[in-house]
Amino acid sequence: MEHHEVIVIGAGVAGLYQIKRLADLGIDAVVLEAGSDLGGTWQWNRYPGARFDSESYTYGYSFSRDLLDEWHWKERFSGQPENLRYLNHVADKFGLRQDMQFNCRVEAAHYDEAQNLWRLRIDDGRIDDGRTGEGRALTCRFLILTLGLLSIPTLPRLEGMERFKGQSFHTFHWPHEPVEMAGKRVAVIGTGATGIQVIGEIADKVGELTVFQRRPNWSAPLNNGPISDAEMADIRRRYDEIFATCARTPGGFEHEPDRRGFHEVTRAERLALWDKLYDEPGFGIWLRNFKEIFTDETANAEFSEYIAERIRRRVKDPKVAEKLIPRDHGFGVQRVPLETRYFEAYNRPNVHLVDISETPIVSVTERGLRTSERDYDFDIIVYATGFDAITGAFDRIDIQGVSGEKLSDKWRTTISTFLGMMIHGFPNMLMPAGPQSGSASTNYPRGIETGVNWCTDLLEYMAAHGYARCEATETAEKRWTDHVTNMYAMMLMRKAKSWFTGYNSNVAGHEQGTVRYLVYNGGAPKYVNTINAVAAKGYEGVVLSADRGTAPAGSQPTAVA
Ligand code: NA7
Repeated sequence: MEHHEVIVIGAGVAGLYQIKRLADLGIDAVVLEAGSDLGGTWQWNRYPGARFDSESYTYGYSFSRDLLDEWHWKERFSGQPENLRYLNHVADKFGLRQDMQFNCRVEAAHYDEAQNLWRLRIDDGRIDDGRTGEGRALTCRFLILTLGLLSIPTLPRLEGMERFKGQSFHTFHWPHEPVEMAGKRVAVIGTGATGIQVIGEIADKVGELTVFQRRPNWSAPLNNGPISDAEMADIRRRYDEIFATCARTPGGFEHEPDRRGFHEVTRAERLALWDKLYDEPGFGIWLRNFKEIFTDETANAEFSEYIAERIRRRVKDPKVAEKLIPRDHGFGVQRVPLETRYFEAYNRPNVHLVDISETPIVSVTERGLRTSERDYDFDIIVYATGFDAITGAFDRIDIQGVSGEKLSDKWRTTISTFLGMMIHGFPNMLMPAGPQSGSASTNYPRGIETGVNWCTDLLEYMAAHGYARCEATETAEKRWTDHVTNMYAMMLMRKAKSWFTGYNSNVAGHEQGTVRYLVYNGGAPKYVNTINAVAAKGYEGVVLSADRGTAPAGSQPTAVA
């Protein structure tokens, strides 16, 4: 049976860096990827308008000076094709493909206590051709899950979806071949970060565009632009400084919060800041703002009204403008989508907004969509309806720990982790960017590098001390989960129905709006300090043991370097 010291699941941004670290240490490791190629988010999401909302040069990996020096980001917020080229360049440069197996969907991962091994069953695409009939089995000592936090797309549960005779797809499954949109009647369902990117991009390229909006989202201009050779040279000179700034800001960006108290400055001063931020690129409007925006209802309401006024200024039809202004939550308590020409799209005669909170979609017909009011005919229906976020990819694998405990059972009502990277009862299983880690609420790759480094350091530490088994204690897990939970209490975010709080109307059990404590809100510096302190104390809260178990017949496990 194929055995590896480490199996990494998922060849996205996190999986790539994880396998690089393991390969550098000479550890026998492999990445299993369900898709046909690497890239994760940037492999799948090929919809028009898909791009970073992080500055490109803060999104790229920081681990290699050589890589930083040779890569030229062409746009401040780079688009999907370029991002995928970048990840392929990284894989090729560091020879990472040789340790990757594609079309390998892991169906099950069971911990074998007696042998201190993980036993994996994968559907490697060979089930149907009669060669194996049962997929493939592998074993490993350590299992590292880099599954992606937004990698399980969810579709509405609408009657008749299979009946539609035109083209329809979730944005995550946007076809690889070009989709002919000129002159076509296109529907977009969903106005989250994805829908807002798609709508802004295709409004002037399609025949008719009808947007089906259930709840509007607060969004603000991306203000993208090209990066010239001279600017890129300057960025390269400043990379150390840039990453140092990212490391000390809560969001892991170059954006530092305004340290003045919201109520300590005059309204004129607040307006001056907001006018400036609205015209600046990226998340500044969210992250360079006053901190009270996130915690104080009055501050949040005043700022939300400022943004509402901006929307009114940009959308010509006042009725449409009012529909685009969120009423059920304030600015910034959900993930803020950044937009390019989004609001102006609604000024075009070929773009129509349907408020499905008033006239819900009742079914999909052969020709299009039926709302409670009327039928609409379409050539293409785009579902920009989001993801079974953060825990969805974990739930799709039958993960069983000590004594056959199922992770999906453990996480059924609420989730619990240690540092977002380990789970009590699931020894030798690591999640560099897991639920409740510092990644989801911060600039993702910065969080990924932190998590991958911590997990890899743990493996090195174990090898150096002759340990073969690690497991977070129940007490440590409870302490961390309580900490994560308590932080929500301070945040207005807890009141919003979004993927940050585990809401998804398309997933049974997640549609009620009961808060699930999925992301760590303490900010990147605090997170890094905490996990570093744990490591410095010999991995306090983690039981380490030398029990190697018995090796499986026919395999020759290699020790960690
Ligand atoms: P989001 O942010 O979860 O947005 C999904 C959108 O789809 C949102 O507007 C939803 O409305 C809408 N939606 C979902 N299900 C339905 C149904 N059944 N009917 C109508 N409308 C629906 O996902 P995104 O892909 O946009 O963004 C995810 C993250 O990816 C983003 O934050 C970035 O980090 C990258 P609702 O608000 O639930 O009423």
